[in-house]
Formats: sequence, structure tokens, C-alpha cells
Amino acid sequence: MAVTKTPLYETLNESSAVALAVKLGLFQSKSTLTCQEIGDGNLNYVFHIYDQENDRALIIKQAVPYAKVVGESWPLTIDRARIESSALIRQGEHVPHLVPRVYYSDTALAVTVMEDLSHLKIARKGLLEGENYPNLSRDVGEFLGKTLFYSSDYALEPKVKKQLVKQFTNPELCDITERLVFTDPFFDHDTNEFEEELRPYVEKLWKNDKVKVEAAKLKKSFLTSAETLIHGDLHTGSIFASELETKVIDPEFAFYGPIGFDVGQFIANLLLNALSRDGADRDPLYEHVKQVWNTFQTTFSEAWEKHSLDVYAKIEGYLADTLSHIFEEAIGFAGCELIRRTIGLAHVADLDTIVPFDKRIERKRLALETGAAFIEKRSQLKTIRDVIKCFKLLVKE
Ligand code: SR1
Ligand code: MG
Repeated sequence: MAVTKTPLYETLNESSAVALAVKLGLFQSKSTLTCQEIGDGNLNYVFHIYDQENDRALIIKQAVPYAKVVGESWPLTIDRARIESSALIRQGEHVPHLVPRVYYSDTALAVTVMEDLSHLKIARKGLLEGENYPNLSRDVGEFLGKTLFYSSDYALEPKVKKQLVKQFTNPELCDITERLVFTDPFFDHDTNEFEEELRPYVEKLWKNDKVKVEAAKLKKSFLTSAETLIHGDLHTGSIFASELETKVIDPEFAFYGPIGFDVGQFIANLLLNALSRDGADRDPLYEHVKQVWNTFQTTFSEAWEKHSLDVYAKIEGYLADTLSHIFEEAIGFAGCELIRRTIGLAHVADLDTIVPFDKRIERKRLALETGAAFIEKRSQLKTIRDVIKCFKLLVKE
């Protein structure tokens, strides 16, 4: 498949990004502006434009028509920019303090102009440097509870919700997740990447039909459960944080999917960070895992009590049953994320930077083992404490 560009699309560079910002009237003149491409993600260009005179900055993010992480041989729709800016705007209606403000978007140019957050640090980086971000999981729990509730059938008229399902249909980005999270790591596929020393453990996973059947069910849920508008890629690299603030960014994978997916991805990435640490340094991550689930559960339940349109909402047992379904799926999705970040195409620095090498292999083995256990035993893990207990038992703590 060839890379397709619309006639109105052109890839920005530092000087055309500045020209665009000035043309949009976002700055007075070019002369005091500096621009730097700072994108370190897998897919897009990110330009940081700074006005030295007024000490003001903004971000221009542009989707390129291929996956940057692989190159032009992997064409990828630029429609993801439309999805991202629309999702940010929608999330901003419910949690304005937890997402960047969008100033402008242009679907033909695949551009989103948004608030500069460079006073914050990408949470994955900060956590790796030993920061613990006391507010992180409470904020992400609130983000999850509100965004996931207010775009669901529990909160919306069915026709409105179906319109949103259409607006947020995102087949190419879903295909990435369907393959890289739910399929390739469970088979001997050429997108997988892992050290030869891990091969015995990886082959054990590939032969484990029990885990594969459960992974298949989770994939089916991702493919078919249009429950709510999910972020779709909520790892710690999609979050900016400081001691005080949290901002969730990059919802280009957003679509109508299962409520538990974002919750599970975030939990898995906390645990991946825990695996990069030793002993008591892991405790803040376990606290975050507990806190994110508890805050999600409380926020979602409060929204349900106040704003559910569902005629069954007040029937005894329905909310509890809904939450236990979300929980079970979230733990399964967390298992898939633990595995794919260890042996799939897109690794995480949390594991890849562990030294010495033997320790890295051991921690990766543990990521595979805990991931498989979460997938297989998710229905037996009834509370978030059970999940942490299971993880600690497997990592022998
Ligand atoms: C080809 S994209 C690889 C990964 O990067 C994104 O952030 C998503 O996590 C995706 O799976
Ligand atoms: Mg991203």
C-alpha cells in the first residue's frame, strides 16, 4: 500500500510550522519565535513553538501518513489527527483540568494546535528517574471514571451514542492494537522483538493454549464491545505529570471500545515501571494501582448515581455487576499489555533500560509470567488487592 497524501497535505518542518502559527494569528510576528521538533513517540511530528518576547509557547502536532516508528513502509491514515483533536475536545468537556486545551485543528493538514505542557514531564520518564507523582493515579482515575462514563450508553441517548460511534470509527489505529497487543505477541510473528535469552519463555507462552483462548476472548471484546469512547493508548508515555498536575495526551487511538481497556493499559504500565525497580521502591507503584482503580470506581459510580439515563441504573446489583465486568476485563487487558510491551513491536524503556543484562531478562520473564497469569486467572482476581497480591507472589516479593 502506498502512502497517500491529499492535495492539501504537506509535511511540516520547523519553518513551515512557525509560518502556520503566525498565519493562524496565534503569534504576532515570526521574528521572536523559535521552533523545535520534539516528537519522541512512534507516530507523529510535534513542534514546540516558543515566543521569547512574551514567554508564551504552543504545540503543533502533525500526523504523518505513515508510522514513524517503522518508516514509510507502514502507511497510516492521517485521519488519526481528526480523531485525536475531537477526542481531546470531548474529554475536555468532562475533565478540562486533565487534558491539554485545543486551540485549532485542521483535518486536511492533520494538525492539532494545543496547549504547551513542557513544564511537565512524560510520566514514564519521570517514574524511571525515581519520581512518584503523588497525584498521578487519583487524577488518572478521575479521567477514566468521567470520560468512560459520560460517553457510554449509561449516560447518553442511544442515538447520540451511535452518532459518536460513527464519528470515532478508527479502523487503522484499531488494527494496530488488534495486531500488536492482541495477536502477534501470542504467535511467532515477525513484528515481535525479543532477546534470544527470552526465547524459552516466549515459546512456552506460544504453546499455552489456555492463555491463548483467553487472549482471543479479550481480543473479541476489543473488536466488538462498543461500550464507550476510550483513549485507546493510555500508557505512561501518554501522560504528562508533575508533583501537582496530570495531563492525559495523545488520544489518536480513540474509538468506541470496552470500558476496561484504558484502565488495564494504565495498570500494566504502572507494573512495568514496578518491574524496573527493586524492593520498597516498588511500593508507590502498587499504591498507584490501588488508587487508580479505587478512584475510577468511585468516580464512575458517582456519575452513574447522578447522571445515568439507563432505566435499569437504580436496580440493585446492576452497577456492581457492571463494575465487576469492567474490572475483570481490565485485568485481562493489563496482561496483554504486559506481554506485548515485553516481546512485541513497541517496547518500553522501563524494561529495556534495566541493567545488567541478566536482570533485564529476569524482569522481562516476570512481565511475561504476570501478564499470562492476569489473562488466564482474571476471573478469580476479584479485587485490586488480589491483583497486587498475585503480582507480588509471582515476582517473589
Ligand atoms: C506502530 S505504533 C506502535 C505503538 O505505539 C503507539 O503508542 C501504540 O501503543 C502502538 O501500539
Ligand atoms: Mg501515542
